[in-house]
Amino acid sequence: MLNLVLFGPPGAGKGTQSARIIEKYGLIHLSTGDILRAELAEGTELGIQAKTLMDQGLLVPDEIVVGMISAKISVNPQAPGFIFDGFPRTIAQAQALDVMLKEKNTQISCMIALVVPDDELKTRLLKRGIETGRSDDNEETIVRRIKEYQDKTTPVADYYGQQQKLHSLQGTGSVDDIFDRIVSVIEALPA
Ligand code: B4P
Repeated sequence: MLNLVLFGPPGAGKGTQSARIIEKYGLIHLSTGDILRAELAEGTELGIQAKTLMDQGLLVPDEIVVGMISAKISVNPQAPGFIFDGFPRTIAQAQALDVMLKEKNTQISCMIALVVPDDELKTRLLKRGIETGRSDDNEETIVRRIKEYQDKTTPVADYYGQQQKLHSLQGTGSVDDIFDRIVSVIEALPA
């Protein structure tokens, strides 16, 4: 089973590259950001609670996102593998994911971390905010999201680094070039 964690700061291109990876490898895409936005679109209590935090650039509590991912894994018993996009974002989430996958007799194959300078992240997210109206893509929230990433999420890369599963890639350049770098990592994984 191929189980990938796609990692990086807000705006690094996780959602963008996930779409390509799914198309090539047929994995099930689990994006906690997308799941939370879908909850909000349906007007659920969870979605409404999450929006308040997301609009402040803060992380949603671990137990909520862990529960969401666990439910999605359970409803996909025949999956050839998963791509985790925007999850795990804390060490507690990473530990919970290891437990969930162990119960299925599988594990994370590798983490692919996209490295992008802060200035480029801000430019991308402000552009997306203008183009799509996404409410957390505004100047103040972006600064907060990048800080949350630095404070709470960067240790997750060390967690996978200690397991020799971390692959850091340059996340700037064309979407196609970045995708080629990702494919090179996946193709070099042990079968
Ligand atoms: P996410 O939805 O994960 O949002 P994101 O970090 O901004 O990444 P996204 O995948 O959308 O953007 P991408 O980099 O592809 O999270 C939103 C919020 O949800 C979080 O702030 C948090 O509150 C909450 N949340 C989600 N998961 C959570 C968790 N596990 N725990 C707690 N809270 C959680 O792309 C950004 C833009 O860059 C796009 O417009 C794209 O077109 C552009 N782009 C991509 N590649 C490019 C390239 N090579 N060159 C130029 N532009 C590029």
